[in-house]
Amino acid sequence: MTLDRPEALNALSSEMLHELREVLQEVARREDLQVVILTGAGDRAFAAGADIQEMGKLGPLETERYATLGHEVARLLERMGKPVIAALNGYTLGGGTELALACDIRLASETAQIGQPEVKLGIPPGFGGSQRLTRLVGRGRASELIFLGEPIGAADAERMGLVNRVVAPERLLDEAKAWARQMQERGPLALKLAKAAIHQTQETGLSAGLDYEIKLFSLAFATDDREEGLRAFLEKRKPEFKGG
Ligand code: DAK
Repeated sequence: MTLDRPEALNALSSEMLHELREVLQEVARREDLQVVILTGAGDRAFAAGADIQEMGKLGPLETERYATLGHEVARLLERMGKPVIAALNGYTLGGGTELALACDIRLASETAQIGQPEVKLGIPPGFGGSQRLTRLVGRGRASELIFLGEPIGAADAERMGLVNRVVAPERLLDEAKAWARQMQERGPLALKLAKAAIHQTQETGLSAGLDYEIKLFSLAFATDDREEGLRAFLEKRKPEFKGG
């Protein structure tokens, strides 16, 4: 999926967010789609944040609608039962960073600049950045990025665990597709359950999370995929998963 508004560095207008929500709902439903890659059109940006022109015109009620929309999009990325890879191909700022944070894995081009510059505009992060960034990189680093508002380069982002891997710009999509293909060979149901278990860490303490893992793990043992996965290993062949 491509955020496609390169003339404005893929800044997120409410029209784009509406479309994104619609497409993500469809992608979440489609069983023939197993892995999602989200990137930005052109070679300059993933998304340079929320649309500043539009933001300037929002009244309180529209602001609430816009915030709800952004959060729904982030929740869809985070909760759909399949992996989502963000391929950060340039400026990834504000709301753009927040969308990337809602994805499961982030690959970045060497040219990516990633940040939460909201405070420079007199506002705090509003699409979940304060929560997801802090959970991902820790309070100190999240505070640094949010309070200073200065973007960091891809190498620094990789060092702090904000992105999983940095690659040359011309390799970014190929690398994302290679990761996606590898995931596609795994059991789709196992990926879905694993994603649900990983995200549970954001909602509960360790004991409740471990209990949840036991339940999901036991559920996997009631499926044909588990049977096929174990049998294929013993028969020294590639498994053919059906997702059930
Ligand atoms: N919005 C609208 N247009 C943008 C834009 C943005 N965020 N970013 C860039 N553009 C447009 C520019 O206006 C310019 O358009 P034209 O002038 O050509 O018509 C075009 O994209 C190219 O940008 P530049 O000419 O500025 O390109 P440069 O290479 O000189 O600079 C830059 C690149 C990324 C450093 C610069 O464009 C920049 O600083 N952009 C703004 C970055 C930013 O501050 N982003 C917004 C962060 S705040 C909310 C929840 C969440 C949010 C808001 C509300 N609610 C709960 C209600 C999220 C807020 C944010 O994301």
